[in-house]
Amino acid sequence: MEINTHNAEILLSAANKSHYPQDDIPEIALAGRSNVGKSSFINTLLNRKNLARTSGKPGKTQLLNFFNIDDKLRFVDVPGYGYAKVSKTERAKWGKMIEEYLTSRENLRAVVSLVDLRHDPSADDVQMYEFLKYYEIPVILVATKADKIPRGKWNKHESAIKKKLNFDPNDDFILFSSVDKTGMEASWNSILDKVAEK
Ligand SMILES: Nc1nc2c(ncn2[C@@H]2O[C@H](COP(=O)(O)OP(=O)(O)OP(=O)(O)O)[C@@H](O)[C@H]2O)c(=O)[nH]1
Ligand SMILES: [Mg+2]
Repeated sequence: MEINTHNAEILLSAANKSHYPQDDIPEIALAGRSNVGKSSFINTLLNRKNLARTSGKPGKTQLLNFFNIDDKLRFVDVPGYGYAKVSKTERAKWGKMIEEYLTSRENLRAVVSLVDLRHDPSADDVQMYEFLKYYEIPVILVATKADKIPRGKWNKHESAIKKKLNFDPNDDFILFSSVDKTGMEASWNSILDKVAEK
């Protein structure tokens, strides 16, 4: 598939099913804890500075944000989990919204599940990965902020993450940095593979 990534825009923000776009365009969702680098990942892949808003303020994105890419593909930026200052009610609302999207969206081709290369995956990270495996949703595991770890230690961190997640060797694992664009091509290849698979 030929995609003109210059032709990208935010399409809409949705809180529930009734607001999702209604067509057959394939979607790739981005999931990960707050601050892991989901919005930065989108910006990097689209060569844009701030299309998907990034901030130091975690827990800001409270809706599913749909990005139209050349009318051929959509990225769906999912609000981050694991932000401590969110109330129980908010958390429950979040859970319902994500679950509704992930388990019922026919357009969904894969979830890019992001974890921080520097740290062992959190309990929430493990739960997200298990959830995706349970529902047989194709996963692309992206370990972000690789620029913050010396290359010589990448392997060690990758192994620790895989072990903690009980990682399925059939899934793609990509080391990524939005600072130096490590893994950008691998990410695009993996995404386009998933889109082509169905
Ligand atoms: N060094 C480094 N910093 C990064 C990288 N990716 C993201 N960041 C920084 O991490 C912070 C959070 O990035 P975001 O992309 O906003 O994270 P997010 O996952 O979208 O966060 P929420 O929307 O709150 O869930 C920002 O200050 C980014 O500049 C990376 O690959 N390397
Ligand atoms: Mg974000």
